[in-house]
Amino acid sequence: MTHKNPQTREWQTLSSDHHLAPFSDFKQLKEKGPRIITHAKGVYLWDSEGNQILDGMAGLWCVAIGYGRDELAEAASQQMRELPYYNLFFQTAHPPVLELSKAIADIAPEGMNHVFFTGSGSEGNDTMLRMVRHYWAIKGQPNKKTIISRVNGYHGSTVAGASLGGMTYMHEQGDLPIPGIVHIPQPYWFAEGGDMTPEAFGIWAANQLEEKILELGVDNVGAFIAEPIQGAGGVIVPPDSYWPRIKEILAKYDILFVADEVICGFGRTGEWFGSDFYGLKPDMMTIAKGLTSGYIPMGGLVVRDEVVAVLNEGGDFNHGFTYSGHPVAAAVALENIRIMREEKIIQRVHEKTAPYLQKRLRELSDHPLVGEVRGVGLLGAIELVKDKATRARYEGRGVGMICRQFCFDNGLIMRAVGDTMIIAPPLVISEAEIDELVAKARKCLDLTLSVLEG
Ligand code: PXG
Repeated sequence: MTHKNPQTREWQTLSSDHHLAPFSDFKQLKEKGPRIITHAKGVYLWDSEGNQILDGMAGLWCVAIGYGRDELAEAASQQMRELPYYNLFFQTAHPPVLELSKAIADIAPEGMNHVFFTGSGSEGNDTMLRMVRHYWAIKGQPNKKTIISRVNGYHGSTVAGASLGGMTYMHEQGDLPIPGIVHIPQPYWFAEGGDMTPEAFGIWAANQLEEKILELGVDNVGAFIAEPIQGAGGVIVPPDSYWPRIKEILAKYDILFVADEVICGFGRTGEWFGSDFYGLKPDMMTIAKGLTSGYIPMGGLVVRDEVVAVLNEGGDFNHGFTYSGHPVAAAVALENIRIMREEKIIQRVHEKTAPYLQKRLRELSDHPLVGEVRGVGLLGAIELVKDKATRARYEGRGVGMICRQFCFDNGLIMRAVGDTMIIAPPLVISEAEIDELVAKARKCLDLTLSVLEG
């Protein structure tokens, strides 16, 4: 490939000589060379070749308040000067982590007033697994160890995170899942609903939870973990019947419910949390990403008061990270939440931009390649199919990857999960920018169709 900017080649050489990138085919990336992103502002990225790209994925689902907010840089710099690091082990604390805990308690669902901080969402879920087992042990039920999760859920990439996740291609590498984690089917009607109506399929998928609890024996089950809407799995919005039925099942059996809010949290659905959107009552919520708008790594686990009351009786919880509640990350998260509140960013998503995006995206349903458009808040998915009526795919053609490449080449980041195109733009996207996103998406669908027909 020829480059306008000679530095692009130099950076790509550094990449191939020294860098191992996450979730990548190392050899292929070496040959092709990565796209080098140099700067960003608002909802736009620029690469080293000078191309301006509309970031339809908010980085990796995280840049909620958009790129280039000086206030976050200021908060980090001030905190670095004041207290760049201190740990929270050995009965110490610092102001930013305490103020952030309170700020999260203020926006979290009622009765969730404590936070355990981590460096990432994966660490949040590792923490969850250990805390759930510790909780039941304190209650004198140490056998309640098993965690039920879902096929094609995503819960991170550490050993526990990847085990909790239901991605078979991750399980294949490294002998996962670890013992004590089992998976039930996902509520993905478009791909797996067959001849059932979405409503009937939603009930069927929810009932799998009850069947699994009964099969394992409730005395052996510690928790059920789920994303309110599966993100990395392909923006899978469950049928309307799903969560109400799950709630009934959770009310019936004495197990904990963990909402993985790493993607849905901090405004993505037009509410603070996906749990608010669906009226769920989690015992724990995993958070990360939007917590700091991705400006600095931070994750955590928000814990319900009744669970904390039990943990308070259990002595030491032998778990924590060097960077748990890092003061600089905490200061950035606090400033991020302040901006979200003061600028009423989530309110604007709820009232204006989410309805507008959902309406504009659904206009793509008339495209010959599009089998379904779905979404909630500022999350969207476009299913690419050969036959709209039967939902049959273009098997083996890599349609999603073709479309994704056209998007890159035409100044739009839209991800492909198989043949599902997904978007999750920054929460500050404007209506005009949504128009641009949808126009570019349509153009790329046209280009993809022309390849398939050609
Ligand atoms: N839970 C959920 C729901 C996530 O989406 C994690 C946990 C793990 O967070 P960390 O901070 O450890 O990455 C995530 C992360 C993708 C993709 O391909 C999604 C994530 C991470 C990497 C890739 O969409 N989500």
